[in-house]
Amino acid sequence: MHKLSFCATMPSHWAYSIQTAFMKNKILHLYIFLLLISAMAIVSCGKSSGYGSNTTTPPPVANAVSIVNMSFTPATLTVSVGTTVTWTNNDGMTHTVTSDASSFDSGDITMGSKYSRVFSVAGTFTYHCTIHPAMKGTIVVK
Ligand SMILES: [Cu+2]
Repeated sequence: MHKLSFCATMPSHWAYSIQTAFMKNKILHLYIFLLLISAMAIVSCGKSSGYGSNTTTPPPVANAVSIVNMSFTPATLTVSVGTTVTWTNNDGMTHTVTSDASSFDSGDITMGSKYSRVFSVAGTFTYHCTIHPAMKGTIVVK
């Protein structure tokens, strides 16, 4: 009696496990499919951001003056009309960017700070540091 009922339940048990295996397989296939799609998405994103960074790679900064070792580097910077020139104080002390003709004055630029100015008129603009008058620089606007 017991043996018979055991034999009778076997096929349905197998069927159940086969069905479960199929379902698991389907889920596995779906999972792999989704993984592939996300992998493709990641690859295409990586490509597009790669292209993006290629097109947006900034040219060497031609409108920046570094203040370091008590000097303006480059001492003479040539820019086109409308350029914003940025001075960065990379020195260990406070400096100023002050026009010799008093047309602009940064005030104190502390260590690590920046000062920016738009040069919208062509000309040659000489400047100095009021704290260290030996520090001189020139902006040529063309
Ligand atoms: Cu100075």
